[in-house]
Amino acid sequence: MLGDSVAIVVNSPTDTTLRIADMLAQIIRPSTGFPVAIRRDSGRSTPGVIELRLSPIGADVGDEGYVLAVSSYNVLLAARTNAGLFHGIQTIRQLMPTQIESHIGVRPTLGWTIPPGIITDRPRYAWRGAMLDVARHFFTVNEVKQFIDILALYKLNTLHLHLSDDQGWRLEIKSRPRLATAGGVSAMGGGRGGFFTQDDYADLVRYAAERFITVIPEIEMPAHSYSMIVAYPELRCTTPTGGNPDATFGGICPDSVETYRVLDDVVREVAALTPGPYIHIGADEVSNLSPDKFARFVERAQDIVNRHGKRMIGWEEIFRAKLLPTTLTQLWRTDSARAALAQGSKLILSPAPKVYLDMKYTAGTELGLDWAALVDVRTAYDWDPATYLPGITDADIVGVEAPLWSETIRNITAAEYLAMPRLPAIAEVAWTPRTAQRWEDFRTRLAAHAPRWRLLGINYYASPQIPWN
Ligand code: TNX
Repeated sequence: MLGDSVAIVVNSPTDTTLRIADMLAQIIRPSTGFPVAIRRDSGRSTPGVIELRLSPIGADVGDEGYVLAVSSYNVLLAARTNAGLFHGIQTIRQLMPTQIESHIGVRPTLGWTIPPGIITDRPRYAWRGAMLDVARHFFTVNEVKQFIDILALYKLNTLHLHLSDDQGWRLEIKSRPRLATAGGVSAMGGGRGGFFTQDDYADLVRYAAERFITVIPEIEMPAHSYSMIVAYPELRCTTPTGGNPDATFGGICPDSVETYRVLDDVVREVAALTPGPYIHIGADEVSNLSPDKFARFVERAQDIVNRHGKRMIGWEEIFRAKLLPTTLTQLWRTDSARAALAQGSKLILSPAPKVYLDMKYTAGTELGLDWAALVDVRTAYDWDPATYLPGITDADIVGVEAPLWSETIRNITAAEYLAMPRLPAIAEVAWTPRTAQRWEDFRTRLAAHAPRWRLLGINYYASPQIPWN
């Protein structure tokens, strides 16, 4: 039971650990009204406190896990890393009464209790991600931060931002200003355009990093790149490029020297702004380019990304190129990922019929698409990455990522409607060992989260598959 003298005690305080303690205090203060002091370790254990301990604990919790011990005496959260402490705090939050999420003072009937017990927890996969398409429709910095907050609640650690597509370019590039100023004004169906200044982007990267989330920027090439041609028309092919000899390739031209100059400028600036190790180059759905031209293009893009100190990621079509073993391949259609594996590339699993957050839940869902499948909550939950594809095992997979494409959504409320509650389902697929996953158990646990989302102002789809209470 937390009382009004509850404090957070931090042992071996680093700035980061103190910041995590502060984040926990900020969750507890508004609803409880308790002052929640943060104290450095006094060396002796104190009753009635929450202790955050950063230390090489005995339990095998990896780089992101934690041990949480709750007794009537105190709460002890221990981890080897600050990321582990941060994830542990999300668990403390979930164990406290729902009203802890209230922005105004409340008094739960049974008091501010946390059920006693010991939890040893660590993630199954190192890559647990979601993607937000800010290109088809633009999302503001505040909206993206709201999306990041949801990722953090469910211990996801990767935010992939789809920063460019035919309908819009969303990041300021100082050496090529027209990309944003001309390529960024449009959106799907004539909606509001917009772009992130480099300061905006840095703000998002920082906000995500404070929540132990790595940002993966994606710049789409060579198809899905009409916004680049709007900005710099000279990037368009004027003569047929192979594949279909009658057709001119509609994306940025792989035969033009200027294409690689622009890409070099873009990748240099994106790399300098991005602390994470990856840059995603898209490369999906290319038609009217011969397989050979496409392969050469991807290899040159891979060189550029590497030259600027980053590792490349591409959608699974990149298997046609000669890939470096450091390159990651993102599976979405399932038919070509094995060819990438054969080259030593590891996989991010985003199979559309399971984890595409832009698929409709049912035929009647007003938002979303249905080309891959209808994906209700159970479909998103009830699958195993390690057995999803014959011949692909856990050792081939870095993890799971759920993309949210934005053809049909214009704001964060609509994005939340499609993400919730499928994103927590996929988060559990990526975090929890398969042997501990049970749909019947999950659906009841999930139901208890809806009152928290309502307090947090998070929109969701009330799927009839879940026994909401
Ligand atoms: C396919 S997934 C695409 C996207 C669309 C999405 C809509 C992928 C690599 N390409 O361009 O937005 O389907 O579901």
